[in-house]
Amino acid sequence: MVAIYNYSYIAKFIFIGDMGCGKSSLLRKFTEGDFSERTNHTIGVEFGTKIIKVGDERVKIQAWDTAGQERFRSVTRSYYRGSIGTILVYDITNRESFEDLDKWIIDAQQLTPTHSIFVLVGNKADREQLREVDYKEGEAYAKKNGMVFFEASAKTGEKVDTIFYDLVSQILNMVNDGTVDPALPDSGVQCMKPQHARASTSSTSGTQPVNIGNRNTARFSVGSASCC
Ligand SMILES: Nc1nc2c(ncn2[C@@H]2O[C@H](COP(=O)(O)OP(=O)(O)OP(=O)(O)O)[C@@H](O)[C@H]2O)c(=O)[nH]1
Ligand SMILES: [Mg+2]
Repeated sequence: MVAIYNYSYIAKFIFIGDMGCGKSSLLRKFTEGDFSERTNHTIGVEFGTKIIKVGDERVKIQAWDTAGQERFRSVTRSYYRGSIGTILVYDITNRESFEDLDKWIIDAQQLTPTHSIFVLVGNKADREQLREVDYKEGEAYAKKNGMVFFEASAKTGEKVDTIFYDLVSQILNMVNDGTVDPALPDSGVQCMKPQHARASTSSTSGTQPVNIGNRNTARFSVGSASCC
């Protein structure tokens, strides 16, 4: 019997960046619409999911939120494989988190599929008075590394949804033009339409979360996207 899903694709994303830059907060804002001033450091990897509608397609996002702490690097490295979207985060009020970006990119480029899309997010944009990294510096870094760039705020929600809609738009374009084949197990995107759905709904390549808490121009219009 073929299962019927209320979404047509599953896309796997990964959040990376220094500890405290707001990865978990961005994911929580996106999936639950919530923000907390007090959070716990992520231990290993957490997981969040949400279905969004972009154009005519409903896409289930599975996002792995990794720990920024150095001691978890060997654990978090195993989650890069099979991610089609890499969300690289720094904190605009913490210069060190910006200067560490090279370190994160090197890992991600080695471990994610070659077609993985990178987005650079300068988080905590609401804290303008404490800014240590200029907008133009983030923009230039993203351009140099072929990434889309957003300054965002998990606190106010500024640009949070846009990050995901932009990534999903780019992925759908790559599926449509054949750059990515959703039938390949490590493509990072899986087609769930009845004629394509595989027996397993998992796109996690067998990895499990340690704790469960909670380079292209888009042709799909981000403005036409909406939540399901
Ligand atoms: N003002 C403000 N504070 C934020 C924002 N995003 C996160 N924070 C705060 O920054 C702190 C760290 O946020 P987390 O989301 O836990 O950071 P993280 O990147 O997941 O950290 P690790 O799990 O240790 O890697 C918390 O106190 C959050 O409330 C933001 O956009 N604006
Ligand atoms: Mg975290």
